[in-house]
Parts: sequence; C-alpha cells; structure tokens
Amino acid sequence: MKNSTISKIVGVILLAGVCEIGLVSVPSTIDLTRASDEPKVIEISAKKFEFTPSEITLKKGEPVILRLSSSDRVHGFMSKPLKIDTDIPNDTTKDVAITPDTAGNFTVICDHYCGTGHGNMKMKVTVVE
Ligand SMILES: [Cu+2]
Repeated sequence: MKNSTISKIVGVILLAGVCEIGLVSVPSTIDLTRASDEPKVIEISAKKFEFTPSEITLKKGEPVILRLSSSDRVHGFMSKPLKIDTDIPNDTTKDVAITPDTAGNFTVICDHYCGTGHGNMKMKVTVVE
C-alpha cells in the first residue's frame, strides 16, 4: 500500500472517530470462520434420577458437543433417533459430538440401571430448523 493511501485512510479514521476505528480493526473473516468451526459445548450432568439441564434445544445441522458428567454413579445416555448411545462414567467427563439431522422433539433416557427411579430418568431434546 502506498504511503499516500495509508495517510488518507488514517485521515478518514481520525475524522470519523471511534466507531470507524472499531469497524476497521475487526478481523471479521478470521473470527467468524473460527466461531463456526468450533462446535458449541453443552454441559449436562447426571445424578439419580435426573439430567441437568432436563431440557436442551439444538439446531438442525449444527454440530454440538455434549459434555456429560455424573456426580454419583454410572448412568446411561441413549436416544436412538439422535444416534446417541453411551454411558456416563462418574469419575470423568465424556464428550459426545452430534449433529442433529432431523427437527423434532426427542427423549434421551438413562439406559444403565441406576436404582428405583431409573425409569423416569429422561432428558428432552428439541431440535429446531
Ligand atoms: Cu438409570
């Protein structure tokens, strides 16, 4: 870039003030790409006999990482339509990457027997378009 061009740009920035400086200095392309490349992480914790949060909303086609943990014992985490079938250990977190391909309401259940309330241990997953 020629010096004269640079001083013209600097002049414009100085005249236009803080707002313009903000706009000029944003490396928009790089930041936006990085943001969309990294899937959102949703933390879900399990204990007898519930998942917290008990309800999440995902976007169809948008990859997410479900970071699962348990505070008491091993639990299951299963939903056939969402293609999830895993156990949640109670000594470490477990990451499950999913990209929902169908919109709708789904239920994740604990399919690892964990006690008398086990049958009602569920989480609602809503996938929106
Ligand atoms: Cu269970």
